[in-house]
Amino acid sequence: MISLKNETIAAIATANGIGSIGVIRLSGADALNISLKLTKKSELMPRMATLCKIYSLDGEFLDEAIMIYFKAPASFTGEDVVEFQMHGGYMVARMILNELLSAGARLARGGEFSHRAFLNDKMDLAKANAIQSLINAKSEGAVKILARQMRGDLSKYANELRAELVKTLAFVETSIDYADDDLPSDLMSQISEMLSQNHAKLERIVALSKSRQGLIEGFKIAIVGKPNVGKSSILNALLSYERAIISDEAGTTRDRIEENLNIGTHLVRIIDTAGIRKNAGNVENIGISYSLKAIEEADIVLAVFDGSNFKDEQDERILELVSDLNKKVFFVLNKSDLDIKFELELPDVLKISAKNSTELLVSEIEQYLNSQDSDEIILSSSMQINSCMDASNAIKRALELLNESELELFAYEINSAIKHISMITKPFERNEILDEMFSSFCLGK
Ligand SMILES: Nc1nc2c(ncn2[C@@H]2O[C@H](COP(=O)(O)OP(=O)(O)OP(=O)(O)O)[C@@H](O)[C@H]2O)c(=O)[nH]1
Ligand SMILES: [Mg+2]
Repeated sequence: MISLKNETIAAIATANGIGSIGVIRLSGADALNISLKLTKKSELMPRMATLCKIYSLDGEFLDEAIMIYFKAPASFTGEDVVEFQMHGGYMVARMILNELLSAGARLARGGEFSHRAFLNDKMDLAKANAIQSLINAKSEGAVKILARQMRGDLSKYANELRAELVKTLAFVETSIDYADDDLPSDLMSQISEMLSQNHAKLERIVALSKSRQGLIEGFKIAIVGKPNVGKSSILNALLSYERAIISDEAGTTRDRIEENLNIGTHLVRIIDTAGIRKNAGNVENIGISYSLKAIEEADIVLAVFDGSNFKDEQDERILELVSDLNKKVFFVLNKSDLDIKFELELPDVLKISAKNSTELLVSEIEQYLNSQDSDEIILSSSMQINSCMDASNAIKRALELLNESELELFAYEINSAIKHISMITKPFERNEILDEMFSSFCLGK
């Protein structure tokens, strides 16, 4: 009988479809025994690829597979793991999986292998999150960032910060408990300096991560402009197919249209919107409010103007709308295949013709996206961003309390900052860490 803790779990690890090989993963205390039953072998050498015949429990030959046994704790989950690499195709995998289940394994729940790896200290939350996101990554840029997280860069960042905070907490809690003259007199200013630096560090990573979130999720690009300037024509040209209806009637697009597109190594989500103008009809007004929302949501805005016409009040309104946006705006003068009448006294105006080519626009967007690539560590999920923001706020409050010599409240805030920052890697266990820190202080008391 397998105890609940040591339940052996099994799952098909490869995608559901036709491929040359299929992989089943088995993890838990009974993984080896179950595998031996199905292969009629007496042993499997750890970390050795072994070609085995696989039989059903009734003794019927099912397939040949390369088997690899990873002996605990040197495995993905930290438990005994056996991997079956069988011939591809869903039926073979299913039949073998069923035999594993009859032999005592249970079907793994989603993410259960990673969960066990986390519980066995094989990976922290940052790595688990990176693996999950890597599987779903849709652009080369995202893969690069997530690979760095998997390597442990973010964990190192969070752990170093956490270690400094724990040290601070230990110092201050000690100073609450012990006589002041046992501690260096400039300790408070040292702590204050260190906390200010960490606060700035957190503010920076949050700001950087927010502005670079598009590297992972795909940057959002909103195409805005007054009616009839050629917004939908630009969308269609970028997508290379007729996605949106185009006509010379103003107010053609009334609903917001969104499509994904790869530009260079990046994924972008492009949003075509209803032309913005005054005195539009009711339905169009709804569309216009969607456009304003699209500007708000977007990372990049394409402000489009009709180069073949003179600038009017509506164009002025668009210029006004995008003038103090805290995001990248491309000013696009469309219809440049016609005589240019539109005057736009701005640097970097992109003169294009959606009818002929959007190459210039694409290469400018690509250049901008490449410039956002960064070797710096960034947070890849909103949970990580929120944890850093919460930690940063707690440190800020702690700094104020330190100035007021409110040490107990200060300790409470630092504790809270540690808890938040720990959410990135591993939830904070106060006693365990404080014991460790205090033991290294050699206070002799
Ligand atoms: N000559 C020329 N005509 C263009 C160009 N781009 C778009 N047009 C024409 O301009 C008209 C309006 O194009 P749309 O793409 O529907 O414009 P829009 O901005 O999406 O318009 P609304 O959806 O009404 O806001 C159509 O007749 C297009 O064929 C261009 O580069 N050159
Ligand atoms: Mg349109």
